This record gives sequence, C-alpha cells and structure tokens, in this order.
Amino acid sequence: MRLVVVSNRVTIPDRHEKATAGGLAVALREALERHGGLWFGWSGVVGAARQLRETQRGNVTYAVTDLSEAERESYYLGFSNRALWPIMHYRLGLTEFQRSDYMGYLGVNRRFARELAGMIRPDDVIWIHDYHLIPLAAELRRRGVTNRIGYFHHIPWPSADTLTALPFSATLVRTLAAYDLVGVQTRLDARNLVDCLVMLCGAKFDGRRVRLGLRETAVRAFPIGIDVEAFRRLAAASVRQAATPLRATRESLGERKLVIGVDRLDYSKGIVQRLEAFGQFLRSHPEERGRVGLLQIAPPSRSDVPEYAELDRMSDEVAGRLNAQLGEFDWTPIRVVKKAYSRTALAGLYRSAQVGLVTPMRDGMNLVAKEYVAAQNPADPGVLVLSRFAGAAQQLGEALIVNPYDTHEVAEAIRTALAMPKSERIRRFEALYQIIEASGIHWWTRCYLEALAGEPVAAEDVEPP
Ligand code: GDG
Repeated sequence: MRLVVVSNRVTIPDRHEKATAGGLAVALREALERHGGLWFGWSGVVGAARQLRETQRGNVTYAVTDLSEAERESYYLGFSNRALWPIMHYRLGLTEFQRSDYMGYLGVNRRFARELAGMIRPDDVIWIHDYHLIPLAAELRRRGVTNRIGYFHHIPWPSADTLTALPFSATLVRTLAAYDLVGVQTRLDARNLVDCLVMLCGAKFDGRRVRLGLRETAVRAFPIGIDVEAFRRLAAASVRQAATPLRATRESLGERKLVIGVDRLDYSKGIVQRLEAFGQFLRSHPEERGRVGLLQIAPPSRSDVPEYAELDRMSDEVAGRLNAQLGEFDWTPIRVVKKAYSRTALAGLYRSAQVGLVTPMRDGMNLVAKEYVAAQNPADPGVLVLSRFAGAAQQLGEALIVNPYDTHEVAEAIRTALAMPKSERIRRFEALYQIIEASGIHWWTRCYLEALAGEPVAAEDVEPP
C-alpha cells in the first residue's frame, strides 16, 4: 500500500526543519516514509502560474500547486476561514457567507481532484485533512477513483441545528458519504456529524456506519496527540543549556510565579477572555499582585481576515488597560508577545510556568494542553487549567476544568492552581502524563491508518476515555 496525504498547505522539508516543525507534520511525514508516499496540496504561493510541481525527498513525493489570487480570496480566506471555521466553532455571529466564496471553494476542490486523480495508483490509500477539503473525495469519486479514502476533521463538528445556518450545508455534508472513514477528535463531534448526515441528508446509521445511497461510511473519534517523549526531552534539555529562554525568563521574573498561555492569535482560543480572567484574579486576590505574571505568546494568524485584525487590536487594548489599572512601576502583570518562538523555547517556557492556562471557547483538541503537561518537571510539576470546550478536556479530566465564559471561575482556578500543594500537583500530573503518553501522535496515525485500511481496531483504542 502507498499512502497519499492531502492537506491544504504542504511544506516541503529542508535540512533544518525538524527543530521547528510541529508534531503533526512530522508524524505524517514519518507515516509517508514508512509506507512510501505522496503528499499533495497548496504550496502556500499565490500567483498566476498554478502548475503542479513535484519534489522528491527519500521515498516521499511532494506535489504542490499554487492558488490564484481569486482562489485564495474565495476558497481560503472566504469560505474556509470566514464561513466554515467560525460555524464549526459555534460562532454563528462571526460566520460570513458569500455564494462566490462557496463557488470558489468547490472550484479549488474540483481542480485539486483533477490534478491529484492523475497521480493515484490502484493500491493507494488516500488520507485527506481538514475543513478546506471536505468535498475532495466526492470530486475524486466523480473522476472514477475507487481507492479507500479517509478524512480527518481537526476542528470541532457542531450540532446539526447550528450547521444548518450555513447555506448549502446539506450539500456539503452529503459529500462526506464519498469517504470510507471520517475521523473526528471527540465522541461529541462524531455524534454531531452523524446527526448531520441523518437529519440533513436522510442517511441511515446502524451504530457504527452511516449509509447514504450505495455508500457506507464509518465515523469514529480519534483524539490526536503529540510526540510526548520528544517534547519531554526538549523541555528537559532546555534546563541544561546555558542561554535558554527558560533561564532568561526565570531571571526576569525573580521570585515571581509565571502563568503561561500559548495560542495562534485566533478568536476560538479565548485570548481576550483569558486576559480579563487574569485581571479578575488580581482584583479578587490583591495579595497576589506583584507575585505572579501572565505571559501570553500569540503568533499572528490569518491577519488578512478582518475578524483576526479586530482580535489583534482588542487583545492589545485589553492587555494595555489591565496593565495600566493593575500594574506597578516595578511590575507588569501581563506580557503579550505576538511572535512565534522555536519549539525548544516553547518547551522551556512551559516548564518554567507554574500554571498552563489553556482556555479556548471551542477547540477540536488543543495540543498546547498536552505539550504543557509533557514539558513539566515530574518532581515539581505545574498545573494545567483547561477549558471544558477543548476536545482535550474529554481526556484530561485531572486538569482544573473551567468554563471560559465564566471569568470568575477561571480567576478562581488560577488561584487554586497557584496554591496547590506539591503532592496534589504530582498526582494530577502523573495521571495526565499517563494519558497523553498512551495516546500520542504515533498511536494516532497508526489507529487511523489501520481503521482506514479496514483492519479492526478495538473501540477503546480509538475513543477518548
Ligand atoms: C488545529 C485545531 C487541533 C503555537 N505557538 C507557537 C507554536 N505553536 C504550536 C503549538 C501547537 C500548535 O502550534 C497549535 O496547536 P493547537 O492544537 O493548539 O491548535 P490549531 O493550530 O488551532 O490546530 C486544534 C489541531 O488542529 C491538531 O488536530 O488540536 O484543535 O484547531 O503545537 O505548540 N509553535 C512554535 N512557535 C510558536 O510561537 N514553534
């Protein structure tokens, strides 16, 4: 079997990449190397040329294509990121639908299918990733591709009631029937997705598979993980190095404690609400002022989408207001840094923080929660505060679980985390570590690919505990 991976963006690895690439990119590349394979998708380049380019790295072929300016506007910025992203994150008020964007989205999926179909061999297994490419399998089937095709949806899948607000949602959902396997992050996502197929498209569900017309599709939860061992090693090594961000951060903090948040600058991550909660914590517990600081790392993301530009402005405004109201001449309560750091730097920062604050309003899984746990010193670990609306909360029940819409609850959880006795921190850490270790990124790719190949996988292996 040869593996074909398709994703919106494809980054062709260079020699220095290992240190900076995220767990998912590395895991997919490893799976491709194991089976021999092809990775197809957008090059990230916007231009008029649009011809397919192939690059060989070992036994993996990277085939990338450019988008035209109009395609980027409609397919990527428009329908994917202003309609699908917000509605899948339950944010109807932010959902902006334009028919021309939807047409552009279908057009790019059709073109990708045309370019990809010519490269498919009879024994290929095709694995398509994320919401940009939902109709891709249906387009491949129209071109006569009969191979096994799987889809993994990295972000939440909302209720049928929410999704119907999106025009053409039934047509879009129907295209999922072209897949042999649809994977989502949690059981709730799986239930919602099956409901959509049944209620919007009239599919039948027998408890395991959805039947629509002549096709049968399995829908299952595969909670994504991280490379725990690699991340743990990165964090442990950062303690030993001389000029590490860990040491620099510790020196700049003195005896002060550190609360950390790490997220792409995205409204789904609840960054503004988190800053407000930290402000509330300092107001409710004035004795903590001067003794603790929040460091929020927020690399900019999708800045061409207006809602993201607004978030950029709002987060500056809120942090500025809270620092002016609550700070002292020798203490700044909140530091927001809008740039990306290396994974080594992140690992060191996680390890030096007594509290990991992961409070998205909605999140498919949230890998930062797992990275924070992996990076801790087992002898003196920090505490994870986690939103109940992150997929990760289904697995990480030993974190302090909060409702990010309740500023007071998050503020109290910060207080509880900072005051938690070491014995309880260790007990919670050990329970969390065991879970992230048992369901890491390699387990995830293996479970998914076995299920896609039609091999039986025990239900408890793939569903969140
Ligand atoms: C989607 C779903 C799901 C962040 N800042 C820096 C940096 N990061 C890295 C983190 C982490 C990754 O980016 C973010 O992963 P998340 O899971 O938090 O979020 P999304 O990007 O929204 O991903 C999500 C995921 O897909 C996988 O299925 O969990 O729910 O939304 O790895 O560490 N990395 C570096 N510098 C930074 O400044 N190097």
